[in-house]
Amino acid sequence: MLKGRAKGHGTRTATTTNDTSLEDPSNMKEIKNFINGEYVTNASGKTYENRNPVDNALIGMVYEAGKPEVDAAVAAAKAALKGPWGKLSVVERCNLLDEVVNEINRRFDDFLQAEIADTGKPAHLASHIDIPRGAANFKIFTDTIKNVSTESFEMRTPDGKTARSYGVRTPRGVIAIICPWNLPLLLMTWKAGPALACGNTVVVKPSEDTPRTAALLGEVMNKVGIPKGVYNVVNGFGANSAGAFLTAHPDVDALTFTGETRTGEVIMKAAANGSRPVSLEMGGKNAAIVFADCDFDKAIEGTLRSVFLNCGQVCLGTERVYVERPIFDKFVAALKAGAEGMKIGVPDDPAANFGPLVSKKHQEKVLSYYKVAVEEGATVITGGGVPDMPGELAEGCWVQPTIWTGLPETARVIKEEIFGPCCHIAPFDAEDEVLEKANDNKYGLACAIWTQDVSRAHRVAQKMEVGISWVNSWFLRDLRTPFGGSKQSGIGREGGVHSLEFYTDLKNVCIKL
Ligand code: NAD
Ligand code: 6OD
Repeated sequence: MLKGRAKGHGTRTATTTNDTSLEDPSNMKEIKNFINGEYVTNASGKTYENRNPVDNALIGMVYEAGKPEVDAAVAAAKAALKGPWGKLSVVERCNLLDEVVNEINRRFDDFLQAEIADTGKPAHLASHIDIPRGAANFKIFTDTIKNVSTESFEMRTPDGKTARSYGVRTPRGVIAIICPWNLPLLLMTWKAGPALACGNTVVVKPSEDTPRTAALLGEVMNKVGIPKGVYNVVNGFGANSAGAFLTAHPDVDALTFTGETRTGEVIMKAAANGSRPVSLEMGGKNAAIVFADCDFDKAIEGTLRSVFLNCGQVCLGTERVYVERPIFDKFVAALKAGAEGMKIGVPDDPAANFGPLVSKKHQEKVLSYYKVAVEEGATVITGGGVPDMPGELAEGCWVQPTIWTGLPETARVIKEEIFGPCCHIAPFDAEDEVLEKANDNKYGLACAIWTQDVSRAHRVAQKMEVGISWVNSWFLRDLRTPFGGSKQSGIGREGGVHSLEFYTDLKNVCIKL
């Protein structure tokens, strides 16, 4: 148990409170739902534990939203569409949302500490990626919606007169946002940002493992004057809990999800009731392809990032590396040296670049794959277990950065998503051969290609069956570009104008002149 952290847990009676101040977000011992501008508990009295992955200490209790709370959140979101929010002009709405950005930045450290408490990730990682992107996700879409026009056409009518048609974008209504735990604020605002910029209202269901930043954002919404009911948060799990109640709710007009493919399939079925639009960002088993003509040092540096950033918990991360045979041994040795040079440590250790996994459950899953790899006959180049951690940190969710070679393409650790800090490296001899291997997977999210041959870069990037191909880079994001997965990695694209396609209803008005 960490000093100063919550000790108690159990059940409570339902209450509503106007106290919206979460004084110390990293040390918040009770994490409530945020409904209609207020922090509320629940009618059932059910709570669940919030643990810090660094040492698995109990740091808070979360009030699980049951059906009554989900109903209240959706009702608040529906009512807010007809209130002051629905009457704002686009520019007024965007100005308010730009204030959300300013307030997140003003409370940057609160968001940082909240994210770190939930995820255990290095502070410099969260302060360079999670929190700035969490804020930027509002700004990019207020800029987009203010600047994108709709089409307009004139036509000759049979009586010799004319008619003009033009497009109008209107909000879809109440949007359900279901989020994962790996980049909690970033991936939530990636959907809440465009949804709100387009004039919708939202009900967010954060991951059960990472509820803090979504809760804290409620304070920001109240502070800047976002009307009540526009932004709501319900906490809980999937089946028979807040996730399922929310996705089944008939007053939810569209559903947007990030998480595992099998969960996405369940959500897609829920969306079929009422024929509601759905956007799914799902799992991946991403390949890196390293040609012998690459800039070797840059390929190593980039692959170390794509395999190990965020302890391998990035959906775009590399778990399969294919290296052209002339540089295979040199590449394996350099990646091993890089992996062994990673500094495992607690979030506020400025030298640490490798934190724990998010939970004990996820640690068990990743370690089970480490075992499977050995059973399947892998050569363990480095890692494969749990690092020795001192004192109370030994209870945390740590695993070693891990590299394997020597497995056939049919091996489970080459086919299945692990979502941990690990990769298999295999040699290849020809472009066609590596394309076939890299594409031989049910997922199709992203890839990284390392080569200095421009023609080959274009050729291979376009033949990869993925939503995003990076050449000589990885996770380099221009937020105006389409983001999403092919095959079983996703349905739909978000980002820039593509988000407007999902978060608005595009109507045509035709006027006979
Ligand atoms: P998950 O699918 O287990 O959970 C995601 C969310 O869905 C959670 O909030 C969970 O409570 C909820 N949920 C679960 N069952 C549900 C149900 N029946 N109805 C409604 N909601 C339900 O995923 P996770 O473990 O949180 O995240 C890791 C996964 O997310 C990985 O597969 C990763 O690749 C994927 N991911 C994809 C992207 C992307 O952009 N494609 C981004 C990040 C993570
Ligand atoms: O950068 C993004 O917009 C995005 N959605 C990243 C997803 C990362 C997955 O873990």
